[in-house]
Amino acid sequence: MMKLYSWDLSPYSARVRMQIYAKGLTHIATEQTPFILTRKFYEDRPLSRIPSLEIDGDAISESAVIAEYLEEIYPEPSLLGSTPRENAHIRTLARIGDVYLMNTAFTLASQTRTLAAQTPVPTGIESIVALLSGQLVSSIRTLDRMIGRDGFACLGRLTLADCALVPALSYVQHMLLNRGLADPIGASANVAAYQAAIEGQEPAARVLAEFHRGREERREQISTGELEKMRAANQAAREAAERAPSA
Ligand SMILES: N[C@@H](CCC(=O)N[C@@H](CS)C(=O)NCC(=O)O)C(=O)O
Repeated sequence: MMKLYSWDLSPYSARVRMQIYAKGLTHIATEQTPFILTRKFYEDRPLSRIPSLEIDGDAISESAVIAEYLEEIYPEPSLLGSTPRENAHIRTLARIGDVYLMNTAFTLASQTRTLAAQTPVPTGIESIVALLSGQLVSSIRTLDRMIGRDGFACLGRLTLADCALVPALSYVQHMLLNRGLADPIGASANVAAYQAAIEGQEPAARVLAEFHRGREERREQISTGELEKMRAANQAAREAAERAPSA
């Protein structure tokens, strides 16, 4: 029995869901996990992150690791290439999504959250925001030189690179726009064309629709103040798990 712990709004989870949809792995449960996680969830998974792939009581963390694991155990239909060189290219593009887009965007999001929450604004935060948003613009330009021009990230078909890039681009774009920062994608014609075309692929359209649903839900949670309470509950459960003696 396999189950993916996943949130609609989590771009890392969306990457694995898009792969599951593209491969037609309908036996893997992908329904939305409640936002509040239990202390046991954190105790069982030292990395304490979503997504987590549950396999008969065991769990695999990290979206890239889950993606490679699924390709190994379900090689067909393949979202990898047919040569080591093709695989290296797919993994390079996926890594741009992971390291240069997602890591930077998550750090930027946490900084702007701090900015919004505090008065007076802590010194130095504005320059960190300028630095990280500049890095995002530069990474999108890099991607613009490498991305496929035929509606796919590479190889003219859906691969793990698309599964990593579709959620990463959508996350970066919405996160920056939400915070009143400029959208870096419009100025990069190849990335913009890729983004418009890949949305026509059913697995991509599905995760983007789930993002939309997640954003609506998040807006509601923010307006009712529920989000802060849920974040605090997760933090308390995580800290309790971290304090518990290791087995
Ligand atoms: N490097 C991890 C990052 C996963 C991650 O940060 N997930 C977020 C949701 S998108 C999360 O679990 N946040 C909850 C928390 O940090 O407590 C991956 O690729 O899976």
